[in-house]
Amino acid sequence: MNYDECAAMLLAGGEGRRLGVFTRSKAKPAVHFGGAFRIIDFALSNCTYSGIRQVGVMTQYKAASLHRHIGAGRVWSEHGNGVDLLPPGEGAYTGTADAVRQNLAFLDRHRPDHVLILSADHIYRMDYRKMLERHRQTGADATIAVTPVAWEEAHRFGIMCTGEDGQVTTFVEKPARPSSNLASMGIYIFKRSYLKQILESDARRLDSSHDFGKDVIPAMLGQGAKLQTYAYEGYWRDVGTVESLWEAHMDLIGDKPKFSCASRGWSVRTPASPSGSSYVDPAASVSRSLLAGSCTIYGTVEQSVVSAGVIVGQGSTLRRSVVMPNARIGRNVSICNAMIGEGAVIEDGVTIGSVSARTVEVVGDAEVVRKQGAFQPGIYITPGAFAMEGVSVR
Ligand code: ADQ
Repeated sequence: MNYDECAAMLLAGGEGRRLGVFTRSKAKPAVHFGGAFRIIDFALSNCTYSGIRQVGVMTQYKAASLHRHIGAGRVWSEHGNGVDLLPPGEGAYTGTADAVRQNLAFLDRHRPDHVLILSADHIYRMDYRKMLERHRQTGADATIAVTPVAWEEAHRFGIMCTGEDGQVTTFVEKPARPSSNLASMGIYIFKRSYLKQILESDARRLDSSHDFGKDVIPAMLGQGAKLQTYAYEGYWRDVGTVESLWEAHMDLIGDKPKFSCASRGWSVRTPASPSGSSYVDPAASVSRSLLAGSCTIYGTVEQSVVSAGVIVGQGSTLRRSVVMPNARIGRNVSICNAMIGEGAVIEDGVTIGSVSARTVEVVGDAEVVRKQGAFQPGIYITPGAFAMEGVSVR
């Protein structure tokens, strides 16, 4: 790729309400993933490996920890350009399209021919050069990356139908009754000149919420724009809900992991954080799990992802679970099919989740879970309840 032909703009400012208990103090793209990473590392690493030098990140909601994490962005910069942080100036970004429109100056400064627009909250590995190649070959005004999703999930996505040539014929954002399962991945490449024109026209519309999926794409189709698809084949997950975040973690472990964060020539990059060695006691057992640095394990850990600084006490078992950094799990605790937030404390003797439960239990960041009746007041997550929206707190 000619290095300055394409610039990337990452959307990282959404509130991420469906991940609620993990986004009380940080934006969704800053949520920890895979023991050693944050969600935004995946899109930024893809930019690095795709040779994109100009990268802007539009931040807004609870952006401080995201800003600290990205810093100057050197770890993703092969060519010393770093990453530009683009919070709103005065006011706010009212929608995804508005965020890009308010940063047209970033594009004017770099003057790329094409603009890659990405969500910062997806887990995948993608070479954007292939998508750019297709976009150039078809001469489209815009190209949208697509993948089939499970029919029961289709209502969470922008869903489209295409003609034989892969051109989009219909598009509905989050349809109640989807007519296809071909989903938008929220990854777009626009000709820069066309992007500017369509965003300025969207900004003048009083009935618009200034969102790509809800407003801009339907308006483009209404005006007869040439919108092409790029069929992505490979692992991709939108981790916008607690369940999908837990499932994406389970995809990292097991006999045949569906996805790996470390792959030759394409390992996910993240800024170095202070991390010591982990201690695994002779009485402990760890199997089919990912263990980050500075953990202390006295109990049993199976098919789980354990982040830095976590302590698992004597006699405790952790199964098919995810533990975010610095959580402390006491003695004789049983945790199964669960996600434990950053800095949470699970006191001795607590049971969270069960092998037979078909739901994911959640303990939010910094929450303290005590054995029922032992101390009061305490927070106890009822086994079997789907936490986050359905969490039972007594
Ligand atoms: P959603 O994932 O529902 O659908 P949304 O969560 O609104 O879209 O945002 C996508 C990205 O933009 C996220 O990374 C979010 O943080 C960021 N964002 C949201 N509002 C923002 C704002 N005001 N300022 C800056 N950043 C903001 C989208 C598409 C669907 C598609 C799915 C695929 O709309 O068509 O199917 O992504 O996941």
